[in-house]
Amino acid sequence: VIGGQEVSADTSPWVVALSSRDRFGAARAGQFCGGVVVSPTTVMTAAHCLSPAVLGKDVRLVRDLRVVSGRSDLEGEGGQEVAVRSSWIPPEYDPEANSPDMALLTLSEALPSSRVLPVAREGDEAYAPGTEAVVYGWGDTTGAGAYAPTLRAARVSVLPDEKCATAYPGGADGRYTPATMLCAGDEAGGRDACQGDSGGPLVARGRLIGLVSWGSGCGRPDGPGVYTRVSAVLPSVPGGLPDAED
Ligand code: 4AZ
Repeated sequence: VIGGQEVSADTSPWVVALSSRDRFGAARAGQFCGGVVVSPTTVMTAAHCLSPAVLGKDVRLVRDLRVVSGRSDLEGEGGQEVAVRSSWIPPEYDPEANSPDMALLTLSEALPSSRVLPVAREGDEAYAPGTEAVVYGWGDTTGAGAYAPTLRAARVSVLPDEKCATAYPGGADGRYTPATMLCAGDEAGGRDACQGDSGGPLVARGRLIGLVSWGSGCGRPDGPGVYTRVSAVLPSVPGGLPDAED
């Protein structure tokens, strides 16, 4: 996270770190992506976090995957570290287009229901451009590989789709697809998600509206952050999300 500040696991208990012993170039404690608790046994993250390019070609990966919850300092104690029983990505996920960039991890044991963040299901107009949001993660804080030892968060705004459509018409930086993506950042630059934050939550009015997905660089005024539009991808989940009480 660029331009953010340290936050505690107590005030944002639904943020989790995805960690793997095998993760090459691991930042801290094998952390390579973020995620968010959407039911006691379900973590939502970005599909591209589970891709061979991110996890390495070794498919042992999902077996070694750990979800670290309730802990801000990844080298510290406290919270829970749980294994992943299974994963699901939308059948229409296209790694080339990063769309729809969402995955669900079913945990091998339940987390406390106090960790669950409600997911936005309202229409997009409820999160119109200008809506204040917060992005969370342990990722790069400078754009030069300075991964955060503790959880950080930055305030960003939901930006008009045209902002990302203009910045990302296609080509090397990819194409912005408003149906499954959400544009957010800081018009002036300086506050943004960055490498290592992928899969982590974008929260507005106490609800999950996005997952860190991609962008051009970090914190650049001409390179807004692209997030997975969670409310648009959720309907493709077979049977929907498990209830918070599960
Ligand atoms: C990444 O590489 C990444 N500035 C995530 C988010 C952004 C850029 C890169 C958005 O995971």
